[in-house]
Amino acid sequence: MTEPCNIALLGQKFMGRAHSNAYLKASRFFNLPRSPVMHSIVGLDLIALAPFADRWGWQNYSTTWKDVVKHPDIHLVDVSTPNYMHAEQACAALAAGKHVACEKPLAGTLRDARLMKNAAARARRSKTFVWYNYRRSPAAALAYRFVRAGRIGRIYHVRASYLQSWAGPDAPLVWRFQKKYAGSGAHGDLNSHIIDLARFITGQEIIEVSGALAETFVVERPLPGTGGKPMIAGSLPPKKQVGKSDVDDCTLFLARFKEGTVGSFEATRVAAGHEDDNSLELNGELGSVRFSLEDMNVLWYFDRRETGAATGWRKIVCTTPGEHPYAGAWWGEGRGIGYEHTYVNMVADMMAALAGEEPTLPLPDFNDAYETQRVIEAAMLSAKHRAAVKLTEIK
Ligand code: SOE
Repeated sequence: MTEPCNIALLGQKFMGRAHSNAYLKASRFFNLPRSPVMHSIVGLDLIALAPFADRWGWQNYSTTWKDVVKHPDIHLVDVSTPNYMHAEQACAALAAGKHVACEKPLAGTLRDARLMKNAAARARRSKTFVWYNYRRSPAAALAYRFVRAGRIGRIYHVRASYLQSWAGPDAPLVWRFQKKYAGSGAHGDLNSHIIDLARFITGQEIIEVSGALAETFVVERPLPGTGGKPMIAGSLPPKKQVGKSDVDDCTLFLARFKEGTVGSFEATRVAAGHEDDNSLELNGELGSVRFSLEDMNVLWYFDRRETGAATGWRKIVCTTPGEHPYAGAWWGEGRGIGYEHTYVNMVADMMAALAGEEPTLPLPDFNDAYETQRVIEAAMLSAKHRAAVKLTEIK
């Protein structure tokens, strides 16, 4: 039995489920140097909390995060709450000497993100992680290896878009549509992922952002639990009430990287027909790579040095154990993995890092995610002032 890592997970909703599943599965598929132990789940919805703990195998549940993050048995605090809570919870956990894994984006605001980065720097014995889990999807992981090995040579273009469609006019006014809770809309939620992926795969930093456009198409949304279908058959539908959405439904921007690469980024939640289309294409002097997370086991590779009539994009199914990152832990040749597995892969790497071992691929920590947050901020300023913003202006 390897050394246990007792986990407290803050958040019992969407990410609460994704992370619970990952902690549950990681040691079934990977030989881990530290064993995740599902010690405590923390949430505000007491009625749902006991069944949640029972379903996922959490040993304890609580509604008081301040006590749990200080509990002497806890080693790792996982902050999976809405963005506005990240700073207070992560800083408290770091002050209590815990390791922290925080959901993305690092925070809703640059100020909060800075507090977190500084708290992490002070907590010398704590490790921090940020759940930019798509780094660990099969195609992105192989793209990282190819690009870092020089297969596409000097990089000219980064073309990144994250297109979703779930936020039409009927989508209720959940926290993701409120600036005070989320910080921004599609931008912080989705551009954060593709900024992280672009920085990760290229190894380059963005030095200037320009041409940013942010738009809110749906300014009024139904309040949760109002409008729509009747809750009980035969009863009247609840009266529809609306509230204001004050975040972007889409944000687009252009970027210059330090090494001369140019990039375009687009995030939207209202691109009908695109469910979870997180796509990246890189074009370099020797070739190109591209992928979309809607087909996350496939990396497309173009080798510019090839000649002849059969020259073209090569489809690589990234499921070969020994060749492709993480493939050896799963089902083998040709059997793809999906959304949930990117979280499992990340737990495996976090356990390696906590045991002092090298993760399969580098993990984002608070410092790294702070750099992504600076780009998020630069694009927001570029959109607001209709101007180019240098990253040196964003501290
Ligand atoms: C919602 O847009 C969301 O769940 C994001 O918050 C996640 O980060 C992304 O992985 C999927 O879409």
